[in-house]
Amino acid sequence: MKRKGDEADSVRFSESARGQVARRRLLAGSAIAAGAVAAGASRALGATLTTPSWTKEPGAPVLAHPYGVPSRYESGIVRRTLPAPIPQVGSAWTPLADLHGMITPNGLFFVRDHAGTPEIDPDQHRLLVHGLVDRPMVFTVDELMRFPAVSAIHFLECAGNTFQDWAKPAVKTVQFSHGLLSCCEWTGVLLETILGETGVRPEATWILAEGADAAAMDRSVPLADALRIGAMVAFAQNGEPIRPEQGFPLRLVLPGFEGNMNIKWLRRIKLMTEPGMTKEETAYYTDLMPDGKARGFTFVMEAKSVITRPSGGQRLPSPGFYDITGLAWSGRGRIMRVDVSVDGGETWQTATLQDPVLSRCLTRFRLPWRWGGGSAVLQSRAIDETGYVQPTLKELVAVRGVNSFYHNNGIQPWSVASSGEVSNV
Ligand SMILES: Nc1nc2c(c(=O)[nH]1)N[C@H]1C(S)=C(S)[C@@H](COP(=O)(O)O)O[C@H]1N2
Ligand SMILES: [Mo]
Repeated sequence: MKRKGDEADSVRFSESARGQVARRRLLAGSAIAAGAVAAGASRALGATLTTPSWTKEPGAPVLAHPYGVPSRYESGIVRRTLPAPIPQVGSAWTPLADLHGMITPNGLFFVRDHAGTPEIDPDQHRLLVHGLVDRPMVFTVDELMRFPAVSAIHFLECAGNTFQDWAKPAVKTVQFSHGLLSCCEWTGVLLETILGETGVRPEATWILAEGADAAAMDRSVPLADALRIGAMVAFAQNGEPIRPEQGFPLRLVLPGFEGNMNIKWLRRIKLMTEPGMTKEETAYYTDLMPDGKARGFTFVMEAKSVITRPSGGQRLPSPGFYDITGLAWSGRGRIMRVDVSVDGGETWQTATLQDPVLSRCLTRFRLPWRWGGGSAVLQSRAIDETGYVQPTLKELVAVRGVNSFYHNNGIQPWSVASSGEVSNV
């Protein structure tokens, strides 16, 4: 697939990597028409191998970058943002179309800040656990890191992901339609372990979590739910300390629950008998329904999926073989199945789920496709282990009306024109 303004790269891919992939599929006896893949393979055989400058002399010193950076040829793979009146209040979207597998690299993890990213000195940071506990305690980061830790791979999705597309297709690329979504391995101490230290009074049924940023973002969570889903006070992300944008030095991770509840820069957990009814769960993060009432405390991110390649803004260089691929996830557990349609939902095929398929985690799916050159509409539909089926946007709007903003998990169609242009429809 051609990335905009990157001719050389696409030639390199089509002649070597894609040819090999195509031949391997052929050997595996896949259903792809032989003619379509043979073209790529024979071009690769006919090409001459030149000796480029980088083969003639040694490269950069081994410690050129004490902290590694991507190839400069990949400088277009970055988070992007939309113009906002206050740069500290807003989002930076993950470039989903350019990512592979299911892990989001730390530098590309989406960012959603209500009052900017604070620069916190971990030695001065404290976590207070108080309220209906037997022993209120204040922990330093070092003290927390002495507890038994756990690691788990989970997605994080902003409740507002795909908000622009409620009424009609509004954004061009999957980065802006679905990029308030990332997935990484979190490491930290289970809330259960911390509460084992402080003790919990029997009447405690809710926790209130608060951040140390200027927004002092706070949200309430039912205690039983938090324990059931494996709530964690995380200090690491994909093997290194959590990035400042993700909540350094401590963040609450609530697997499968809407992004905003995953309090960054966590500094306080209070045990209570009822929710705090904070601004963030009354004025915001509620869904205005057609009858004028608002739904509140919509914690779980329901099953959703999106095709990331081919996706809006890309162009298919020629008819032939394409590996349709994308991501599926559910806040309720594992993805059970993903269906893909190449004819606008008339017929569906079952996609291959790539291992590992984990609970409350992004799952990579793939479907081999031979594009004949005509117009096509590609879309995916996720089904999770509870049997929940991702709805079409029309089905969603029928229930939720058009005043909603959060929790748009509708099916995303991408249209392929005969020119090869892919767009949001
Ligand atoms: N303290 C604090 N926690 C916060 C926020 C914030 O602004 N302040 N933003 C929330 C929102 S709305 C989302 S979607 C996620 C985003 O997490 P990320 O920036 O690591 O992707 O963090 C949540 N936790
Ligand atoms: Mo969010």
